[in-house]
Amino acid sequence: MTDKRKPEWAPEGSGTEFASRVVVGKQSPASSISQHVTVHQVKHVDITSLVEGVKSCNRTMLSKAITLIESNSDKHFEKGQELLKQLLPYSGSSIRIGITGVPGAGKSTFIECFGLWLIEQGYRVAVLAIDPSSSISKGSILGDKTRMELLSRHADSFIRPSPNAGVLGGVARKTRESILLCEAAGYNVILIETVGVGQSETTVRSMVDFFLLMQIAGAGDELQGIKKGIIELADLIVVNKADGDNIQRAELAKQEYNNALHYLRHATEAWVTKAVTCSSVNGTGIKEIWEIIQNFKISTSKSGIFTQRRTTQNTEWFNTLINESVLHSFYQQSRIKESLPILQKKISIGELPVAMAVAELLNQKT
Ligand SMILES: Nc1nc2c(ncn2[C@@H]2O[C@H](COP(=O)(O)OP(=O)(O)OP(=O)(O)O)[C@@H](O)[C@H]2O)c(=O)[nH]1
Ligand SMILES: [Mg+2]
Repeated sequence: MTDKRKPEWAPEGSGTEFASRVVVGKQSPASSISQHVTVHQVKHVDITSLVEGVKSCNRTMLSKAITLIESNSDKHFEKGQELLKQLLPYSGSSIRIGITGVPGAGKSTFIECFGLWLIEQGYRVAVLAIDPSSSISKGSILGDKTRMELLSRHADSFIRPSPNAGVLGGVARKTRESILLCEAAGYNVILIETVGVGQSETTVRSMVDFFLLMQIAGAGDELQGIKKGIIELADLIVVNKADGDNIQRAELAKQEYNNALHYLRHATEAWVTKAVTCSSVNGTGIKEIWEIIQNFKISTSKSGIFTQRRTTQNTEWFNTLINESVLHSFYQQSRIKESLPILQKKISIGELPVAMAVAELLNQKT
């Protein structure tokens, strides 16, 4: 079912280092990792046993709990929120790391290598994904089972595909809540992979402590393909695939990024973003990347920026949800539903000024 293909921008004659994958349709997960990708049904929900199950780090229960909060049904919403409320006191003690980069940069391969290394050091690793395209491909992280095979089999890991909620906002809410559940289950490193296609980077940045931008050398002018705005979101740039005869090009790219970073705004106050190289196939640079993340946590915790960012993120999420709910209930009102098309017609034929139409609509509401 997996179709290997190269991204459009891959240089002519390049090898598999640029390969990316498209997963067609829905697949039943391979038996060896089925516990990680099976989306459990939540027909009869018993909150108490779910809470206990998550707290005792039962992965099946964690998976069920995530399915419950991902559910779009009103009936599940209340139960999901109750579950979250009870687990909230057990959440928070992790480092949340966002990983972005163009398709084929090696994010999943990196997560496999980095995750396994972290587990060796005694950490427990959860991997979540935000994939804006997953509503089309029906959960493309399923294709990542080949990239994260060893990690997904490990008892100290938990891998969850992107929720198929369609719109990014919905996916984001569910991912935020999944982070909390994973933390309550004792995962202390949370990795969130997102494909670098624009909007999703900003969304992931708004829910993580540390943001890692994965790049590769040799895709033309290093700084051309990537927007300045995305670099300014990053706490670290990792030039991946620094192995074989690609080492020199990767080093060069690293230097170019480091030069450019002098002129750009850094994502986190009092933290200097820099570029490093790594190889996700032979593990070079992995340990150094973790050391950088550790230093980040130590220095931002000391200065209070770590906690401050989480508080700000929570407040912004709160505000976003309020705005969404208010808008939703506004448009749900039958009087609004009725008069909207009439007013729309009036403004389109020039019968009514736009601002007056808005005023009329709002007056109707009160
Ligand atoms: N030589 C080399 N190849 C790598 C490295 N990391 C990844 N690759 C290869 O690059 C290709 C893409 O890797 P993935 O990990 O699937 O990339 P990705 O960024 O997760 O891609 P999407 O999920 O499609 O966005 C695969 O063929 C990997 O084997 C590396 O460090 N060195
Ligand atoms: Mg991937």
